[in-house]
Amino acid sequence: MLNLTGKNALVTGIANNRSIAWGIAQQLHKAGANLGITYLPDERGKMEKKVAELVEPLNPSLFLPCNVQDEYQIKSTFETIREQWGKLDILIHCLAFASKDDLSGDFSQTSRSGFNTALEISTYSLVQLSGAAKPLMTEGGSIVTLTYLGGVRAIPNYNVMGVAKAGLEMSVRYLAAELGPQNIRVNAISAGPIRTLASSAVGGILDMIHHVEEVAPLRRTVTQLEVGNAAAFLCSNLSSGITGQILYVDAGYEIMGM
Ligand code: NAD
Ligand code: 0WE
Repeated sequence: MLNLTGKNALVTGIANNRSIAWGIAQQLHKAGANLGITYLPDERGKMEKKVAELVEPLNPSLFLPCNVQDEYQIKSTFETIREQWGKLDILIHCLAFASKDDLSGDFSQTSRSGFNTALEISTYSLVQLSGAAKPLMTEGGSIVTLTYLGGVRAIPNYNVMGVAKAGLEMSVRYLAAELGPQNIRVNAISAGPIRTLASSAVGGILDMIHHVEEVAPLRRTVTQLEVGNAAAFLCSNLSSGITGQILYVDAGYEIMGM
């Protein structure tokens, strides 16, 4: 039923084996997609080596550096896709960043530069990557990004990332409206808290996870592979009538009041 053979999928945001993007890449591969993987390059090439080793079993046909703060790396990523693949079908946007200083304490003390950085990397990058993908999605396509409930409700310490996610979710709607006539669908998955590189750096994440385990209807949190399955669905024909939506993959936590 779920078949992605013949589909070219670009996956951003893999840092290690806990990354949500890694869960997504595995499920897209399982469904038969041809993968392109991007990583955030560093001076010593440590990330390149680490991610290359991790993704090797998925046989990606493209493996490219892409820091979304660097216009040139984005241009070159999509130029390579055009040359090597000819068309793109699937874009997975699975990255976010805010300064650690801005993920605790008073939101009103967020600096101008901290605010700009968080929105540049976490929000504008979706707009930018979608704009670059648009001319390559000649047979239609599916764009999926990752968001969090902190973009809709005030969650302690999520602060500037909440503003970034609110902007991201609204960007999903504007992109869906623009790209729909070209049969490109744009959706977000709102995942419950998962222990990853990004979330582990946040104080109190384990307490949040335990809270979800007590309160969520399913009495547990979700896994990267469950998010990956939802992403595979949103990238497949099974979701052909769905665009502009925020799909909660959170064990039901979002529906609860008290
Ligand atoms: P992660 O640390 O594994 O992934 C974050 C990724 O962002 C990393 O791969 C990192 O390299 C990349 N990144 C940061 N700055 C970048 C830049 N300038 N250019 C390119 N890439 C850059 O953590 P994760 O939890 O898997 O996060 C993935 C997405 O899922 C994020 O959008 C996050 O907000 C979202 N999310 C996470 C959770 C959670 O609890 N972990 C819940 C809901 C949503
Ligand atoms: O979106 C996220 C993680 C976002 C994130 C995390 C970090 C930590 C390390 C963005 N940038 C950074 N920068 C760093 O230097 N999540 C949904 C996970 C998360 O982060 C929180 C959470 C949850 C859940 C921050 C505060 C409160 C809850």
